[in-house]
Amino acid sequence: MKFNFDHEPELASVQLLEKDIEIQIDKERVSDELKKLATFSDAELPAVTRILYTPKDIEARAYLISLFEEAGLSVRVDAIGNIFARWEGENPELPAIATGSHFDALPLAGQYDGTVGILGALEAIRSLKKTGYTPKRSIEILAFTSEEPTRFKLGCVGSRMLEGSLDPKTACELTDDDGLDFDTIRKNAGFSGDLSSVKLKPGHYSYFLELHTEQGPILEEEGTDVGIVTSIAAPSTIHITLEGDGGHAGAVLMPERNDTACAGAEITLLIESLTSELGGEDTVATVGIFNNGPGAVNSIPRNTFLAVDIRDVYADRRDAILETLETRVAEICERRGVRGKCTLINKDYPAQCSDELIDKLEEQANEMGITSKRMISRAYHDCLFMAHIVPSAMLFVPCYKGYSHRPEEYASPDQIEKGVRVIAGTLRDLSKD
Ligand code: HGY
Ligand code: MN
Ligand code: MN
Repeated sequence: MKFNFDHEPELASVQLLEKDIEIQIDKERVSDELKKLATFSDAELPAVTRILYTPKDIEARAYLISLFEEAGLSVRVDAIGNIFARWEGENPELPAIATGSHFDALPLAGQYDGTVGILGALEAIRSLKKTGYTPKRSIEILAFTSEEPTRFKLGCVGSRMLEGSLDPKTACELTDDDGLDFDTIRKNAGFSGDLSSVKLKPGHYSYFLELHTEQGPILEEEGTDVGIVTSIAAPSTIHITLEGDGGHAGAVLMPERNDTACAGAEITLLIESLTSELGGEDTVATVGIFNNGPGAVNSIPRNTFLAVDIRDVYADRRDAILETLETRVAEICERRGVRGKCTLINKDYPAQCSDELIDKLEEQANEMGITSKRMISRAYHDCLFMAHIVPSAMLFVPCYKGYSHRPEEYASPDQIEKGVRVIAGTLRDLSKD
């Protein structure tokens, strides 16, 4: 950066001061806060289970809000529990910069998925405040409600409603395993307000940044400090219900059976083989839920439920698998005398991150001497939906052996510190005018 000192030296020195003040991240504080947040859980540490609208979820919200308020941010919570913590800029009428992630955790997950993006954003703001910096454009942390599909079978309910692809009526049709609907449960958890107020107005934000663990092994294996996400793979979820006649495990001979567990097993292996036949390296498929009923060792399974997650960075390749799957499931059911039904729950499209933000993150990392690489995200995130309404990008920090959605998930304070520092520098850069 070149300064012409023969005029307005005080202006030049202020600019020099702002841009070049060292951003100090308190990595121990972030680490302590992550550990504390992990205690609001229905599982024994190091595992974390924090399901939407449960008492532990509510306790975690209160903890996050206390941290935001302690940092001098103004907090609002919307009708479904998305939390917004705002650092008001000098020009509050300008569209703010948003940054954040989610804090729910699927059963027996880890302590870093999502939470690094919220507590990292908070630390980024605190570190900028410490330098005496004042943003022109407000900066707002988002703690999204319900990124995981655990309770209502659909991922990213909070960000989908913010961007409007999930409308209130459809949201109210979501039910949990007990058959309770979304609206009843959110109200029982203390969230009221008109659901139509959740959707953000166009242009509400100017940028969105999400810090997240990579949930893959590449950065750690290559020894790269941060990953700059170029695109986010898109998920799809299919529910397959299988009905048979069941019967006595001793009395019904094998040729007379229409055992739904066997049909489900054949379908599971079919899903695995279709992924390699029709997909590519980035095509992944998982039968994450496989439930049989009635659930007695000497009673032939007569109903089986499969929840299937199929995703790819190329939507058309994924969609070809979905179409073939439906046809082949019908054939298997026909041959086995099972009554089967495939229901598509969601089929989302990949998101491209903003080139402008990708360049800014890369520039920021370089200036800080932090190594980076551009990469795709195979996991989905709230950024997948925020990218529909605002230029968005993600920054990954490495995690131990790429582990995630398991208790061994881990990112070190040093790894997190580098990611937070890049986010802080980028937020400062984006908010200065
Ligand atoms: O499944 C995902 O990609 C995200 O972690 N919910
Ligand atoms: Mn997750
Ligand atoms: Mn996540």
